[in-house]
Amino acid sequence: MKNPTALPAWKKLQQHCQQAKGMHMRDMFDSDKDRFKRFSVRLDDMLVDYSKNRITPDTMNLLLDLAEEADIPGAIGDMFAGKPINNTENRAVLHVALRNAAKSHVTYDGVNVKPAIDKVLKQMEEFSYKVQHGQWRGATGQRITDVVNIGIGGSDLGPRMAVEALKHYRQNVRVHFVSNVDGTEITEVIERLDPASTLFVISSKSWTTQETMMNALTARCWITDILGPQAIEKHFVALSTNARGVSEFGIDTDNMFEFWDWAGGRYSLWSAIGLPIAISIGFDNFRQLLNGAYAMDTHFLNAPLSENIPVILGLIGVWNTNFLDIRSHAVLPYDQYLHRLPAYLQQADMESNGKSVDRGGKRVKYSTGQVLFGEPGTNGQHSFYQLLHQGTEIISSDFIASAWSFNEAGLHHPVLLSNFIAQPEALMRGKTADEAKDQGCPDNLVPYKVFEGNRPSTSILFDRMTPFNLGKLIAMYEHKIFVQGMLWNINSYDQWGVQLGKELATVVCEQIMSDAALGHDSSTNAMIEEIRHRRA
Ligand code: G6Q
Repeated sequence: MKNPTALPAWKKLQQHCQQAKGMHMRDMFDSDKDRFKRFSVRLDDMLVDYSKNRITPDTMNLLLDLAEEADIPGAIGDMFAGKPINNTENRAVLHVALRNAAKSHVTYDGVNVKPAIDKVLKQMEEFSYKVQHGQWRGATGQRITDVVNIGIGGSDLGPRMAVEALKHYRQNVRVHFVSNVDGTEITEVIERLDPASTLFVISSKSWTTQETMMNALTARCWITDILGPQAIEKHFVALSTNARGVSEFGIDTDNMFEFWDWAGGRYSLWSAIGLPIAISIGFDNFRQLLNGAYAMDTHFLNAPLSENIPVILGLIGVWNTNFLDIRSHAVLPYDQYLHRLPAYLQQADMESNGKSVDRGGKRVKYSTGQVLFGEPGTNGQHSFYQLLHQGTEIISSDFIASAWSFNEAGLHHPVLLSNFIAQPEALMRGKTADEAKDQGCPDNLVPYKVFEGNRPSTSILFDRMTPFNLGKLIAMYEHKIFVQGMLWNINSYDQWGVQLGKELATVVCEQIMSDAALGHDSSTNAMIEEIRHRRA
């Protein structure tokens, strides 16, 4: 991989950008009646309309040249072939193997990992069935009514988002999530539950994560204090790569669901980490989620670059970031069930591409990952959309909706959809001073009523947010992130930036609980002293 700024297409894009910057999308639409057709792409019932981005046919051609010059097809091939593209940890990135039902052979380090994947999927299928149908019972013989997933980061955000997104498909059992080391979260969750009918799923790839271990110990005390130590067997299962740690915790490794180093935390919901999803919606629906992701994988692997959804979105992301200097991106699902999608994508995107050192160990001299945030529409409209429409900062956005709701209630869904359509139109078109005046705006208020427009957005529409479509949507974002990471020549699969704070917290924790001398800066020392004093 190369420094992208040295590629000929990058240089041409810089020149092209000088003209493109002055163009308004309102004029682009007015002068090209085929713009939607030109800049939209479909995959089954998924429609991706990227025509409301600040692109011309020349922009797209140059961006596609950039993809060729950066050898994105080669990079895609390397990922699917299991090459160690996570170069700082010398690991392959094989989450795509987890959802490939068609393939019987996926080699990693000379070993075919497919039989192990299939074995764990089978184990998940049987276990989720037993829990859902009252065949797996608590220590007192009671049926399991509530499952609590304890995990954090990649061992929480994906399953939590998917369980919420597919709540319509929920069967028999309620699934809860605890991630924060803040004792409030576990206290509030278990307060409402009966230990005799509660099953804890402890999700930790490493089995060393402080937050998860602490919450798991609290859960273990809650169960054993009431039901006795022998109850662990029926009330705890583990999702981990660390059999020894699981067994030392007291969970029989027969009740452990394995996964592997090559499934990165934030890409692991397709693995054993997806067990809470399978328990919530049933294994057949979980399989549909995998199949949807596989459909996107197949498209990503085979579609020409110019029709390849993740490639197009990744290229537009780079265009926005590096050429139009758009530093933030909003994810705006017009679907209440997708309310955790922005939180999930914050990790997927920002932990993957929030990097400033390239794959060769050199500091990059260009921008990488954008700041990502979002809220379901229409709530966001009554909150931060003011800045989207009229702020000094230009922000790109993704609007996501389905034509049909699972809860069609009178006019609710048409009204929701009208906002899904109108907001991108307003962001693109804006309102001129003349238009404001024509609408009777008094002269002194005209400046406030002008909308510059020209704010880029992409709209993604499905028929319904089924498990299959959710799989497609998530895989689309995973691959978009991959494309951007490859174009930026960074490793999207490590996360060294989360370590320093953790290291310092270990030291501070001991200091908060003792009188030890402090050797930090004056602010940190003073804050520790304050806490000591207030908690004395
Ligand atoms: C994700 C990261 C990180 C990880 C958590 C939990 O890609 O690696 O978010 O998932 O730190 O780690 P464990 O699963 O090991 O507890």
